[in-house]
This record gives sequence, structure tokens and C-alpha cells, in this order.
Amino acid sequence: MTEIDKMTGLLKLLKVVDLIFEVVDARCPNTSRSKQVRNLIKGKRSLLVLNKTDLADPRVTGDWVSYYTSQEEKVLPVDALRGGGMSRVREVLDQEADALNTVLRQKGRRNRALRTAVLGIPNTGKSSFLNQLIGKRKVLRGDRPGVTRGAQWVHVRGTISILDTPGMLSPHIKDEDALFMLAVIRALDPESIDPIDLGEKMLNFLQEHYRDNILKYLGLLEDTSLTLTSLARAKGFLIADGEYDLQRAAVFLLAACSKGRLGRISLEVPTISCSY
Ligand SMILES: Nc1nc2c(ncn2[C@@H]2O[C@H](COP(=O)(O)OP(=O)(O)OP(=O)(O)O)[C@@H](O)[C@H]2O)c(=O)[nH]1
Ligand SMILES: [Mg+2]
Repeated sequence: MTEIDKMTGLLKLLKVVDLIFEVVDARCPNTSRSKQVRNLIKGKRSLLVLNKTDLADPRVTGDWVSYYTSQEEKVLPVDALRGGGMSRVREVLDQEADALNTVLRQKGRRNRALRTAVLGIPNTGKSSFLNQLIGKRKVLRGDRPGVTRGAQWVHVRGTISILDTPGMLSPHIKDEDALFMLAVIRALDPESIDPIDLGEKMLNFLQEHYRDNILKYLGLLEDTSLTLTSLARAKGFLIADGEYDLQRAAVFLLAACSKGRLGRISLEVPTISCSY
């Protein structure tokens, strides 16, 4: 199936959907918000889900919530791994289902399930969010982009149906900062990324914004200059001829970030140049 066929199929499915959950990564909500998704959901009721709040800086997440609220968007911060924020999501869903059925009854029609869909770029936690909503592992999840391959309906207790969809990301993104963030949150295919280059960028970012976190994690002194070499030295990562293993240092750093071992880190803050 071509990308166009997939898009046409999804558009057809979305025609019958009442409400969209647009799932973004709370560490970079603006960059992880896709133009493709925005175009698909134009004119539909939608809620913006800031997922992975457990990995993001809580102060910055608070700023994002205020920012989106000021833009009159309905925003729901959640942690789909542990279920944080999900009771608020269920409350909103119940209200939406009630509102739908009130309208249907007024039109003399029978009650029906609220049809929702979960959309977003790869690896933002769409399937995990859906699993939390239904309280079961009904759909596959995994920490790499492209786990969900086709759209699928999941029915929940007759009151709501949810459509899980594969991550969508424009292949035309050129902005260096955006590519950096998308790589850190693993929305991009890891095969397409040079880990040393990404590791160096991550260290520079941490040096500038979260220096204490990384020093503490590595047990380094305040005046240490942070490079992949100093990280490899601190961890004893060597290759055969006595050189430091920078690739291993980079992979180690990126894995530590994605597991939240460096503490809660946000990659972007709201500014007036946010593009939505
Ligand atoms: N720490 C943390 N990890 C999460 C959270 N939600 C999902 N994850 C993890 O993120 C990874 C991706 O989750 P999925 O639910 O497969 O993401 P997806 O958006 O469905 O991914 P695709 O189908 O590939 O587009 C998995 O390793 C999840 O365990 C969260 O709130 N916090
Ligand atoms: Mg998925």
C-alpha cells in the first residue's frame, strides 16, 4: 500500500470519528506536533495530549499547559506508562460521550458509542495511551518508531471506540533543531542517525540547560568539561587500542535520557514563534 493509499484509507476512517486525541511528546510539544496530523483533523473536535510528562521538566510542562490554554486549546498532560492524568482524560471522554448522545436523542436517534482516534507522530505513546484508556494491552507498543503499522479499531465497553493509527511524520523536515529533538524522542528511525553526532548535540544541550543533572548522574566534578570523551572516561568505555569508545558513550547517554535517568528534561519551551 502506498503512503497516498494509507492516507486516503485513514481519511475515510476519520470521517466517522467524533473526537481526536492528538498525542505529542511533552518534552517538545511544538516540534512533535505534526502538520500532517493538523491537516487531517481540521474541523474536527480534538484534544491535545501531552504524553511522557514523567520524562519532561514539570515546570516547563506547566508553561506548555498555560500556553496552549491561552490559545484556547484543550490540553491534557499524561503519563501513559503509569497512568498519570488518565482519570481527567476519562472524565473528559464521559462528558464528550454524554454531549454526543444528548444531541443524538434530540434528533430522535439512538445512543451510540463515541468514536475517537489517536493520532500523532511516531513513538509519542499513542498505543500506550490507548492501552491505558482501555485498561488492557490490546495494541502493540515499543520504543522505536513504526510499531503500529495499520489503523485499527478497539472497542471499549460499548461507550467509546478508539482508532489506533500508525505514527505520521513528514519526511521533509530540514530544521536542525527539530531533527535533533525528533531524534532524541526517537520519532526518527535510529538507523538514519549518527549516534556520535546526536550524542554530542545532546551533551551540548545538557551542558547549557541541565548541567547539574548530567554531572550528578556521571558523578563528575563541577568544573569538568562535558564531552563524549569525558563521559567515556567516567564510564571506562574503551576500545581495544586504549582509545575511548565514543560511540558507546553516545548510545549510553541517549538511552539514559530516554529512560529518564538524567532526571526530567524538556527540550523546548513555549515562545511566540511556536508554529501552531
Ligand atoms: N516514560 C514514558 N514512556 C512512555 C510513555 N508512553 C509511552 N511510553 C513508551 O514509549 C514507547 C513508544 O510507545 P508506543 O505506545 O508504542 O508509541 P506509538 O506512538 O504507538 O508508536 P508508533 O505506533 O510506533 O507510532 C514505548 O517504549 C512506551 O513504553 C510515558 O508516558 N512515559
Ligand atoms: Mg503505536
